[in-house]
Amino acid sequence: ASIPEQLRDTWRKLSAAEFAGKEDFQREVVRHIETTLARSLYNCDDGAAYGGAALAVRDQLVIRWNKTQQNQTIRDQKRVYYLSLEFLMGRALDNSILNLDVKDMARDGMGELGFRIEDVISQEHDAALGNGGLGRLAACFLDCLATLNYPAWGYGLRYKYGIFKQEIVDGYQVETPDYWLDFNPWEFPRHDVTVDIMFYGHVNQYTDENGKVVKVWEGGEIVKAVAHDVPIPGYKTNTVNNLRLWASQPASGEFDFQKFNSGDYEGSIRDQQRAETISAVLYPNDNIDAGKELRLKQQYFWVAASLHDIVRRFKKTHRPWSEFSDQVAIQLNDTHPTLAIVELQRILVDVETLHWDEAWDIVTSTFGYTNHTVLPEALEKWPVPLVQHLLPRHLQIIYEINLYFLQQVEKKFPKNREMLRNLSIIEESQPQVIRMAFLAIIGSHKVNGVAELHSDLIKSTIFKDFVAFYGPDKFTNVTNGITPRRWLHQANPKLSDLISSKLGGYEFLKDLSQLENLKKFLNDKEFVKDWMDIKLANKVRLAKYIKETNGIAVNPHALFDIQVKRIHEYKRQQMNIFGVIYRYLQIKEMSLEERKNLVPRAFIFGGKAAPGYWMAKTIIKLINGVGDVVNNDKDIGDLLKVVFLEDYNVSKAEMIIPASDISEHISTAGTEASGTSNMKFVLNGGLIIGTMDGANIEITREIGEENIFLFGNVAENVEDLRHAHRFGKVEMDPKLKKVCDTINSGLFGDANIYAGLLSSLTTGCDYYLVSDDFSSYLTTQDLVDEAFKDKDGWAEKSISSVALMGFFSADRCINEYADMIWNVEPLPEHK
Ligand code: IMP
Ligand code: B1N
Repeated sequence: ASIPEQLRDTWRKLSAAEFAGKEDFQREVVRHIETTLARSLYNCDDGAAYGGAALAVRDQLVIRWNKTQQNQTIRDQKRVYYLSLEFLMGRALDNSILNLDVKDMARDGMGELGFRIEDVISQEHDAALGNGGLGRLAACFLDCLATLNYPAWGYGLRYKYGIFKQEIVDGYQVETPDYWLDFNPWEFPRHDVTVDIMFYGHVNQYTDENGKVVKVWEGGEIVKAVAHDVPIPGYKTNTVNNLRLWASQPASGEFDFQKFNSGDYEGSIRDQQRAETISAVLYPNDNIDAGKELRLKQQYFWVAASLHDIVRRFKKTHRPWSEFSDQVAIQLNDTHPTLAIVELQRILVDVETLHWDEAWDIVTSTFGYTNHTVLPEALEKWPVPLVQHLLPRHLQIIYEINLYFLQQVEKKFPKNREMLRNLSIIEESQPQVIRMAFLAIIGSHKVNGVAELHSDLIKSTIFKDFVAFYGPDKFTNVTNGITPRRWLHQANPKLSDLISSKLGGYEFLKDLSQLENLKKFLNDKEFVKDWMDIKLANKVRLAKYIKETNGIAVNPHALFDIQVKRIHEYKRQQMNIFGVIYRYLQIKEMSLEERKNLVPRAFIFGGKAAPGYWMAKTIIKLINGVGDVVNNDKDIGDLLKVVFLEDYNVSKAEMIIPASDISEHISTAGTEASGTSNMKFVLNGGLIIGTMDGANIEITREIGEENIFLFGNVAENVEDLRHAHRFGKVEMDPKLKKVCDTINSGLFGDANIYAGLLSSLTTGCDYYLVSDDFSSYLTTQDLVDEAFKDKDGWAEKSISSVALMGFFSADRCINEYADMIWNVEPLPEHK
């Protein structure tokens, strides 16, 4: 549907143009407020100002977005498609302003219209379509793909409700729905881009005119997928990529007229709502697989719509199928999109009538699979009867994939029944289940972990037999990264400005290794003072926020000790709060004289628990219970504060992270695949207390052991320690015993509330090894106190760490994926 050649000049003369300066920008803001929003200078509050500013900035993005998409189409290079059930984007206005490099114009322009830009920006509701690290990683990757000009698309689901909003009531987490679509100027519904998706039905066999048996999946229920596109700007580039999110709607014709005509209007509406249910809500589990049928429906719905779109785009070029994987790379963000492998095989064999083997070659050279966890409770396994019912043809294809695969296994390891059992996609349980990770490995050409330790662990544990079968080359590592644009420049503008003043501009934001040059200024007294003053200002800002939201007065000069992340036993927030209790007991026993030597500390927590995860919810309650006692103990004063910040999310992270002196990354060794907030904290000049886990190990390698506080057992010992616990061979650490006794005394509320948490340490065999690491954790916290007293020494650690963080830019990470896994090149930037 393009405009005829002879009319295009007229068209082009009228094309929308980007604004040239502040006045243009202001004119567009006012025009949008007055016309698009139908408000006026008599009723323009911060919300309306946000709307006007967002729409004006959006226009700029859209112009570049259209050009980028045209450029991609014309150049027709290989594209990369990132399939993720979660994109934890956060706010878009601030990020767009910075990426378009129009910060001053926006600040001054809005100022003259009567608005502080910070107030305007903070009106925006976070786009919270994710749980935690996995979803935020996907968002960072989109930023980098655009910044580096890769022709890339994200594909996800447009949930009507993102991650729930957390409220703390009487110390307990209470969840309320996050309806975020009231006003969302960042999405473009594409009612012309839709795909019909089928569920249920049955498989029929026909013999075609050549005598070939064809299998057809038919007779199912149809739901319509509608594309919603979100522009993704890169930093200081014209590239604006696309994130396509699918929403479910009843398919046209599926609205039940029979029910309608027989007077059952409500019944027909119910059917309609059933279709909309598919994309209604994000599952609020992080690192836990709940195994719900609706979740499987979400996965297939999203994967089928995305593949249809990708295949349609490929077919427009009339290339032979043999070129598919030269044009298309698809990355699976964990196993959630694994059905894409089966769906592509189905399209190629059933619809496009390719031979099985030819199709399978195309499939396996197209996909890459990233594993993000080794936790058994997070590994997806779908019951065969459920898949049989929902996706009968896909189950057949899975069986066939497995059959051919196991034939290869038999060839390589003849008569080895154990190997066959270990490698089979089907686990012989009651009922049988499909191991999605195995399917993902078999259907991909590369499998990667997200930090060195994690990538080694998957090779030696959960995927060990696959390494024996394929050899080690199929498995690789791409250590996670973060985007320095959002996590330094946007979250900590003062620090970014200071760095830029020393390095001669903001180039470091595109080439983070340049931070190394900061080392030259370690002895520049003024620079060091500025550096620490910025940290203090960020702490003052957080203290003010805490006062406003929690009513707790935190001294900004106290050591800010922060642990913000999803609440999970393996992340061990319980160990942190046990440590706080021990510290409290110690202080209580000290004389006033002894107390004078203490470093005042504020322990700040934040994070959501999955709504059905009782232990995690108990940990939240304990943190608040301890806070109530400690914060109201006049005898303790500033020496100790405990704060739980409600509803931790991306925009709050942007305020919290720059304010840390130390942050805690204290998972049981071998359980945290990577962690990415560890990188964010260090990049903002905070130090880390942590275990030898995930990316902590590589952070140590980069910044040096002298700049990080490591403690605890290493992953190698975890199995033996667990074994010892199971056989009752571990005495509880006496300090931890004291803590448990205090909790049992009822000091922090009815001891029954915490009974489960305490018994997990004893009768529960202490699976996360809190008692094994507790003593070295406390000792190391004492070292932190000592180090903090030496202000110059601390500043030196802070600056030299930041200087050595270049490796953790997700730009590095994306280039590694592009070279090692996708084989894609950047697109020459359009004008
Ligand atoms: P798709 O790849 O068909 O989904 O198209 C994506 C975008 O690429 C469209 O929205 C257009 O902006 C652009 N595009 C598609 N086809 C053409 C073309 O033939 N010439 C230039 N741009 C195109
Ligand atoms: O992925 C992050 C890592 O930095 C974290 O260490 C890791 O825990 C996180 C099922 C997950 N792994 N698995 C999940 C999320 C949702 C879900 O439904 C699993 N999240 C991670 C980025 O690599």
